[in-house]
Amino acid sequence: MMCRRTNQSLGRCTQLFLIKPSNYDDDGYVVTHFRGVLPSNTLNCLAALTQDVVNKKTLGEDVDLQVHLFDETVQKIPVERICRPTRGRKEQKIVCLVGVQTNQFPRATDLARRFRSAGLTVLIGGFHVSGYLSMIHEIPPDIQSLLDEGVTIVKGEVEETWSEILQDAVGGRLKPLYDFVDDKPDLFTKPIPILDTRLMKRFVASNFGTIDCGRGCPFNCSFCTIINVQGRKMRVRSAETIADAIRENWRRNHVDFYFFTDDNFARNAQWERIFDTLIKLREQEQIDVKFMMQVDVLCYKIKNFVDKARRAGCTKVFIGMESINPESLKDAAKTQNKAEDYVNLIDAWRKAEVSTHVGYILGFPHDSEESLRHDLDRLMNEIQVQQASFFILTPLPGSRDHLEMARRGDYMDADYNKYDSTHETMHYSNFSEPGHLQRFYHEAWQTFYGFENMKRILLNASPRNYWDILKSFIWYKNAAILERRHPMMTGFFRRKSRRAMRSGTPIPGRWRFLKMRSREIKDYLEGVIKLLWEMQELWLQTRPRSPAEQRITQEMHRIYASVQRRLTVAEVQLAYHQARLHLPTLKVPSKLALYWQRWNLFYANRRVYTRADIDQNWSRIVQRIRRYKLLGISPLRFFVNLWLDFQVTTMFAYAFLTSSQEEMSLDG
Ligand code: B12
Ligand code: SF4
Repeated sequence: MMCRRTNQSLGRCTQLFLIKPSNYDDDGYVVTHFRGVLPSNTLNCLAALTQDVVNKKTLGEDVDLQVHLFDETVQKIPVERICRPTRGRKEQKIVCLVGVQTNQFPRATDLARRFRSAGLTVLIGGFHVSGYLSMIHEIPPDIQSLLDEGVTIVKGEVEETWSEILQDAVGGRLKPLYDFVDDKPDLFTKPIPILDTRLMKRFVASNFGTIDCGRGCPFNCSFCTIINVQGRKMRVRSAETIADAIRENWRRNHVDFYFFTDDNFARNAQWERIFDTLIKLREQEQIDVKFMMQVDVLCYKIKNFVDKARRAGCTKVFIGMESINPESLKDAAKTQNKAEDYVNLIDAWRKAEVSTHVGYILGFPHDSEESLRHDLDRLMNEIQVQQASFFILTPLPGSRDHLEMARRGDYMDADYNKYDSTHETMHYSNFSEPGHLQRFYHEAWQTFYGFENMKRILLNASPRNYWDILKSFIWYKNAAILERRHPMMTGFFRRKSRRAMRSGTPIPGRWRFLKMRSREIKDYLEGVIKLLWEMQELWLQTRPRSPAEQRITQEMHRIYASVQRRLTVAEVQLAYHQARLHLPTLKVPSKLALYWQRWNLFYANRRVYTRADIDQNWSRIVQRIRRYKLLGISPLRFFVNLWLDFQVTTMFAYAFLTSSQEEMSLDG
């Protein structure tokens, strides 16, 4: 929570709560995680705009504004505390529910009602209300009922009007509806999103910043809401303002990684100036920042774009590929995407050692289970993308698809909580049975993040982004497979509050809740252990090898081929030592050195290429325990296996934490 006291000497106190609401899971619990992955840029934007108002004192000298930031995706909102009147002091409380997407609208509505019932001033803004009202000009019943209850709705961007809205709120003269969609702000020198260091501690990486360097997109995809809210004419921030903010964040909070949230950075008219400025920061000022960004499929054709992106510190690009089926691309009016370009596109980024992550939508009218399976196979084996995010086609309010479906009276699910692109929300031509597309959706995640595909990706990855990809695999598998939620909406370790339930859902009894949570946590922890073992195995099989190690691997392959059977760890080690003995460039180690190598924690697993034998030994031991044949377990085997596992696990943890390649080389 950020709390900034601006003018403590005077009595008129205004508490401003900027709250990013989460959504509900299918059982009605609020989705909150112990640690998040991606912070909200909208919250950072409004924090910066508020700071600007505070600095310029536009609310008047007598207003003491205290600002509190909350992100419900990573923390519980202290609703009762916010609603409680402060004793002995007359103060005004303003609650802004910010960046409310369609899937978060039911949660935002529940929060708004609770705050209104305590007499607080409440405003809601973000893509749901902005998108819906910019396409359908009639106010729908759910928004109308909020207006009737005294909630103010803000449609559009507020860079030029935030101060005016706050003045109205403080003066008690808020209008029911503010509409700025046709009055899009110029962003060139507007305040850059700021990070709240206390809030950032709730995220896995607290060195992570977000900046929207520009807004809007010139294309015209039918499922897209962005063009109807932020427009098709790009508006951009100046490269110098961005550089100043990066310098300041680096100096004060050591922020060294950014997500440039522009929907299409390649169409930002300032891209080259921004890259040049970043190159200067990195090469002349030794400010070593890196970033990821979203781009379109044609970006690799822009002269210098890929090359300068790499030099500017780009490590990952998120590409709006959406489909490789030309018919589906036509369905979505995404005519700029040509499936023939995809191989060249991925290749161009691979050569620049920037990892690629594509967005892929399932459920277009021409998609069938068979065609999607075929597309998935091409995505993995022919185009060879390094990461993929799957989305179920969703008629988001604010998109042309939604408008046309509403006009035709087509079926659309009435529950906005499901509009998170992981649920079926409409009829899908070739997936007529309810749940069919959803099942395939989960299958797509399982297939893409299957062991063999991840292994192939890592074996082909450059050492520059090996760990970035491996860490993303851990995040993605944890979210999509263990939690069965979209990774972009998921953090690590789900938290649940018994009372923070969707309105209308009965609150479970304490005992029932405790039983359910214990079971869930046990299953989750089991899943995490399996996941970490899988990732360890993946690392053992794919970690970058030194030239000496590569030679030995070749030698071992030769031995494999000649003996025609799987070798045990002991045999592999023997082969390795034999190979060492016969390689003239390597020194033959003394007996003492060999003994040391065997028991040295940081050396031993350099000779292990798989966990298979360790796991096989564990499973034998477990079988014996299950059959009560404890005497059949050799204590020596047990402890040797335990030691080997400990060594391998420690090395993996060490390599993970330092994310360094060098120490993994064998003998140089
Ligand atoms: C970056 C981004 C993300 C990031 C970070 C989220 C974030 N908000 O920063 C990540 C990757 C996590 C993400 C995830 C998802 N996202 Co997203 N995301 C974006 C993106 C590209 C940029 C967001 C941004 O920074 N915009 C700039 C800010 C400043 O604009 P803004 O949010 O509209 O806020 C301005 C105004 O609306 C207004 N405002 C907003 N709130 C309030 C409140 C008050 C009181 C006032 C006065 C004003 C006000 O002031 C702001 C400044 O002008 C947008 C598209 C876009 N161009 O905005 C999609 C977008 C918001 N995401 C979208 C979706 C669907 C998702 C996911 C559900 C996808 C998924 N299945 O995983 C998840 C949900 C995650 C979550 N828990 O929120 C949709 C939402 C559409 C909708 N109607 O629901 C969008 C619009 C993209 C799209 N496909 O159409 N997203
Ligand atoms: S390219 Fe992306 S941002 Fe642009 S219109 Fe299409 S979906 Fe929207």
